[in-house]
Amino acid sequence: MPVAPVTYGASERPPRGSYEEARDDYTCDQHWERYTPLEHATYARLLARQIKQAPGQACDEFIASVDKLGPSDRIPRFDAISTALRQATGWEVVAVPGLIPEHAFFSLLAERRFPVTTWLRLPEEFDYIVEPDVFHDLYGHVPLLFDPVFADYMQAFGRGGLKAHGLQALEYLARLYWYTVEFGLISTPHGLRVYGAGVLSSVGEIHYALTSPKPQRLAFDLKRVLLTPYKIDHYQSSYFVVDSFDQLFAATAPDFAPLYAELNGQARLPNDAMLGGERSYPPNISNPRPN
Ligand code: HBI
Ligand code: FE
Repeated sequence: MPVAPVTYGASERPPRGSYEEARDDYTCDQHWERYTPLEHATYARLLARQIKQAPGQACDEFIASVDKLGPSDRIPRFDAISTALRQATGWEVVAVPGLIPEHAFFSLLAERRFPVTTWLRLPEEFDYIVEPDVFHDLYGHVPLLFDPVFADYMQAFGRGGLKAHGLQALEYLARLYWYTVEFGLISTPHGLRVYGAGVLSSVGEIHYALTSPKPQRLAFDLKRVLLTPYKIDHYQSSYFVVDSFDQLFAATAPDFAPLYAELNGQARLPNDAMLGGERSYPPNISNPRPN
């Protein structure tokens, strides 16, 4: 007897991270009507807290676009954001149930479709979640997709990921994603600023990444990044600093296949020590802590 697919009513939803409602490309519907008042309130509190930290710490390109996420008192509708985003850089936001396999993820980026998780953390997870939720994905990642150069970088990353898939080089690309898209810093005439989504959406790491004397802040160097492992559930010991998104795009535009061949078999590099000749950017003079 075939089992009828499970369907959920307007007010119910599948358990967090279940993929029953996902399509073959791992996208699903956002089901905005399912969010509860508590979820809207939790999102609004997260946004109010993080946005306070943006001035003087988030990069200008982020600050210029964060308001395009829409109203700040509720979880935004993805299709409303997509309408604005398509006009700006041809990207759109698509809903996914959570983390999706690398190939599916790269395929969406290559089509200028950014996957945003539909579920939101619980109030008791307010300060930290292990997996990306709708707040991390929307607040951390989407504003920079309004920047034309960064938008092109993200699509190039997706295309590169599809090529890397065949070359068993995903570990290298995961490091590039981690040290730029998730934890990247950018140097400006007013000091260092954050563009990485994992830092922008973290209550404590944005200040730590910019002002703590503990981590090293290395000039972005593609080979160094590709050979440097990262930490999953701690503040980073290393951050990489670009001078501009143009530099990031230019560094990653060429075909990586020869690079993978060159790096293959090379030892990993330390994320908690500098190599000969490396210099670390000094931390910002302590930014005014948000009140
Ligand atoms: N899936 N939904 C989602 N979001 C991500 O950021 C994500 C993913 N799958 C894989 C992945 N990131 C990383 O492995 C990237 O390095 C590719
Ligand atoms: Fe992320």
